[in-house]
Amino acid sequence: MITMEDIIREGHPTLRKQAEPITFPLDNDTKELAEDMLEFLINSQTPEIAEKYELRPGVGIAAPQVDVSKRLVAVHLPATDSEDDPDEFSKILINPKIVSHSVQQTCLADGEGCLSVDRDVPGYVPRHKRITVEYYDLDGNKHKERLREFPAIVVQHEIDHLNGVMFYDRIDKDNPLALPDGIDVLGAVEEE
Ligand code: K2U
Ligand code: NI
Repeated sequence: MITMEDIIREGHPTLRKQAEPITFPLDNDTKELAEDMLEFLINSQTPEIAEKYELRPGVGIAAPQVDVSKRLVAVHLPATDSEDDPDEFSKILINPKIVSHSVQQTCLADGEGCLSVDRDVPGYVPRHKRITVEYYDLDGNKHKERLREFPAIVVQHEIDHLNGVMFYDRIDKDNPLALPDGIDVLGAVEEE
């Protein structure tokens, strides 16, 4: 199983590499790694396991974060009770590619963190509010998924890892709390 010891931290060169596309049919190592990455996310969101193995909660992880420079991502978003996304979004994405996106941007009110970054980096991380992502599954079937808001943010954060981009690269250096015009801040407490 993947634990925090397997996750490389900022400063490690692999986090700044352009990860290699994956070829099919998948070799066993890649298939196993993909399954281990998804299992890590589920474990990290299961209190007893997370506590026992001291796992930081994660909703996404990219292969370069476990020092494998391949274009492989796992995402595991629990279902929320809101009716517009009834089921969980739990997927392995191979060679994911954003094929279109909204002009409108969004960001998380509390900024972002990263399993590979052991410090708080305050500031808004502007991202596309809606994306269409194409990817392959473990069997090599091609999928196209339209995502918005938090799922879209998570997938963009993980695809950034495949391109050697860290979330804080996207924070305005001069004014971390600058909000680009028209950006939709997610998770902001509605004004009374
Ligand atoms: O890639 C990673 O390091 C996992 C990131 C993914 C992520 C961070 C911020 C915003 C979107 C995605 C985090 O560890 S996941 C931790 C987390 C958990 C719940 C809500 C937000 C972030
Ligand atoms: Ni990250």
